[in-house]
Parts: sequence; structure tokens; C-alpha cells
Amino acid sequence: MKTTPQDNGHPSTLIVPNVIDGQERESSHTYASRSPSHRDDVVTLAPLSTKEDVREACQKPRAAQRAWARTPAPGRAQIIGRLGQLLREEKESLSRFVSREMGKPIREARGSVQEAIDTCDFFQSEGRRLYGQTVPSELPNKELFTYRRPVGVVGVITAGNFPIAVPSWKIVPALLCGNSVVWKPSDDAPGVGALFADLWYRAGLPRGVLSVVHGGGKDGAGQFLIEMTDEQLLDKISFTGSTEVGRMVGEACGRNLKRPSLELGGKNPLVILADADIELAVDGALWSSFGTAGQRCTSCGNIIVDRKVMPQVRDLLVKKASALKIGDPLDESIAYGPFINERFLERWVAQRSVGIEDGANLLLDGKRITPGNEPANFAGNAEKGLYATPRIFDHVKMNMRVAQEECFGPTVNLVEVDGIDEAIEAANGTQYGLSSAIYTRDARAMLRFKEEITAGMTSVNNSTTGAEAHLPFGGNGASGNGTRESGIWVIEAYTRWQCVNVDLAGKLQLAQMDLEDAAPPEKPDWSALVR
Ligand code: UN1
Repeated sequence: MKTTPQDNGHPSTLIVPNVIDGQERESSHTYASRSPSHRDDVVTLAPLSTKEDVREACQKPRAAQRAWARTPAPGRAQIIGRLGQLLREEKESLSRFVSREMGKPIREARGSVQEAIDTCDFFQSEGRRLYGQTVPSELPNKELFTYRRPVGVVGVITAGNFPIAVPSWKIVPALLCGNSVVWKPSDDAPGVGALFADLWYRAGLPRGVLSVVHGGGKDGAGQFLIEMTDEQLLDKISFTGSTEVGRMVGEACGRNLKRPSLELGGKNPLVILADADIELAVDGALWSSFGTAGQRCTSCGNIIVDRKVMPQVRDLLVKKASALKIGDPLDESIAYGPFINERFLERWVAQRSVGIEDGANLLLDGKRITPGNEPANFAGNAEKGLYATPRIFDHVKMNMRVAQEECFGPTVNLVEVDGIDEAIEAANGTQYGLSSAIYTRDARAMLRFKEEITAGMTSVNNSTTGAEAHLPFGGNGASGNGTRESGIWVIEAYTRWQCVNVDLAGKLQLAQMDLEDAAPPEKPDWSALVR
């Protein structure tokens, strides 16, 4: 890695290599990752990997993986512990770099680095467990065991909105379990990816075990990595991103009989029942919808409100959303920063007419912030940054596209319902099933919601976002294939069970056939006990 100063007042540009077969590989073809808050700030120059680069990155780690798998798991976990320590030491500079490269507000960037630290803390000790079982045999002098074995070489493809936390959810357990990893970081945050990989090597990870290939998704390193499944060079892909690409990963893995981990989109519902603490619920809805400028897979898409409290919720939400401070991600006081990239901004701009065509009412008309039309509480550079004010639709029906389609940006819908039955039906009324929330004081409504919601994650009186690093993260339906990340559950995704039987009888024993049946007991006559 190298740096080169810029003459425009911004910090230096980071020049990052691919890491293939344990070696840094520079490339003649590079692309620039620019800060979304200052498009003239070239944060990183990263390689545009060719298919040949990606193929080589997938071919080489076999031998390294076998050696790594022979390293005792507590030893592997020690490196994860050291990584956690390094992340702690670098937390502030890394967080500031995350904000600079992908625009997350600094408070949230710190939280996302902390999420990676928490993941290291958890898996450092998991290396001393990775339990198998001892199982009784049906035959004498015979023992049965189960062991967790690594899957092999794992391709990891991650998104730009959580460029360090989500990669850590995948790479930490994958390596802990004795796999090697070929990682394609998001092209929105290649610099964060390179700094994270560098911390792994500094922590003592053998370089050949974690390869990094940079580039775009479609027709780029991401697509090439998926294609390596067909060349039998990968044993698994772990992917976080859109449902559309998730399907492609699933298809490639399916036809090669591999099990992918897929964490995909969401259109997450937040229900407010009539008895809820309205102030609390609106604060939760506001954060769920506009935190990270709505660019979390767990962001709220539909606020589902009982008609009795709809007027109150509507007024408070509009009041609070209009007062949100938008601006430079390094400003500690902002509520949200810029879009991560132009593509997300354009999709969000287009969503406005989708809602209007559907017949939804534009309650708060979110607009791109440009020079001359900055809102009063704006604290960024409108000319150079990708900013927008919040958009709220109301009179939204669940069959409208605007209620069904995920839109990564500051936009949310108000959906009116009558009572808990309609609320649950609306909350389950999309193809997705990632996260969900309900605000109520009624214990029976909480119970019903927990039991009947089809999402993988549910909050009661809290927002749709903010999963903790030791709970299973993941969704159902179009939100994923049922695999989970984090905590003990993710171990299933990166290991295969092996069972072993050890026969000490000294003679051939046949299961199911050589069993000595005990003599059947005599059947007593109970007829004298009853009338
Ligand atoms: C994502 O947006 O891909 O629960 C992950 C949350 C975060 C993770 C989101 N801890 O919102």
C-alpha cells in the first residue's frame, strides 16, 4: 500500500494492491473511489481485477488453506484476538476513514468498527470451543464422534454500506473455522477493505489465507468471483448485497452443489399500535428510516400505523424529519450524511415518481440538496456531496410498488391499518423478511407479533436496525436463503460436519443387524384395576 498527496486540500489518496497468493499485486488498470461528501476527494485508487487475476486468487489458496486448517483452532483464534486489539488501537482513524470513503456519519462509523471488534471478541473465545459431540453407539466397544471441518476456499463479496462490520461477520468466522478466503470488497470502499486486510496481516494471519481482489460487481471482480464456482475453484460464496445478485450467487452455488450464505435486501416494517408510546415510536421510526440515510439492509421501508394514532404519528414524524440535520459525515452533530454513490442517489430520485404514479401522497417531498436550495439545518458541501432531504409518502397501500420495492435512501412510507391483525398482515406483506419492529405496551400483541411475523429479526419497542454482533443476523424470503451470520449460528455456515466411528470390538459388528434384542416383557393384566 502506498499513499500520494492531493493538491486540493483533501487528505492523501491511498493506493491499494490486490493480494494474491500472499503477495501484493499492483495493476495497470485502476479506478478511483471518491468521497461521497466531496466528489473531488480521491480517497483510494484500486485495481480493476481481470478474470485471470480472480482465477489465480482462487487457485492459489488451496495449499495455504490446508496448512491453516492444521493450525489448532485456539491458535487461529489468537490471531483474531490480536486483530480485535489492533482494531481497538486504530478505531478512531479507521472510523474517520470509513466516513471519508463511504459517507457514514462518524458516530455510526465508530459503531461499525466496534461491531467488528465485538465480532473478534466473540470468536476469539469460540476458537476454544468449536465443539463436536461424543455420541453413544448402539453396539458395544464402539465410539461415535462428530467434528466440525472447514468447507475449504470461501469467496466473500460485501457491500459498501458496512464496509468493515459485515466483512468481519464473514471473514472472522470463516478463518476461525480453518477456511481460506478470497475477498472482493465493495468498489464503494476499497480503501477500507485494504486497511482491514492489512490489519489481519499485522495480526499475524498468513498472507496466503486471505486474498483480496478489487473491482466492480457486474462484468468485474464480483462477477468473476461468482464464475469461479463453475470452475470448481470455490467451495462456498458468502454474499451481502441485492436480492438480484444474491439469486445469481445462489444459482451458481446450487448447480455446483455448494451452500452459499446470502444476506440480501429488505423492506422492513415498523408497526405502531394505538397503545404505543408515540414519542418513542416516532423516534424509532425516524432512526430506522433515515439513519445511515436509509442505506442499511435493515432500514425501515414501511411504517405501519393504527388509524387511531395515525394523525399524531404523521404530524410528529413530519415535524421531526424536517428538522433532521443533514451534512458532512465527520460533523458529530448530523443525523445523516450523503448517499454512498450516484447510483443510489439516482434510484432514490426515480422512486419519487414511482410513488406518485402508484397514487401515494407525497407528504414530505425529499429533494437532492444542491447549491442554492440548502435547507436551514444543512451542514455539508452541496456542490460536491451527494445529499438529499427526507422523503415520506402516506396513503400507501401494500400492493403499491413503493411499498414493495427496496430503495436504498432516505425515504419511508406510512401505511394505515386497523388493529393488530391488519398490522401483521401488512408487515408480512412483502417478498422480504429481514428485520421488523413493533411499538406497543400490550404484552399479548407483542407475543402475537413475535409468533406471526415472518422476518428473521424482530424488535419490540426498538428500531428495525442495530443488530448486536452475537445474535443471529439474517432473513427469510427474498432477504436470504436462511443462513445466519454472527454468534454461534454462523459456525454452521463455515463448517461441515464429519462423523467418525471407532470400533474396538476386534470383530466385525454390523449396525442395525448385530443387536441383541432383550426378551419381550410379560404383559400384566390390568383389567382388575378398572371398571
Ligand atoms: C447491513 O445493512 O447490511 O443491524 C447490515 C444493523 C447493523 C447491520 C446492518 N448492525 O442495522
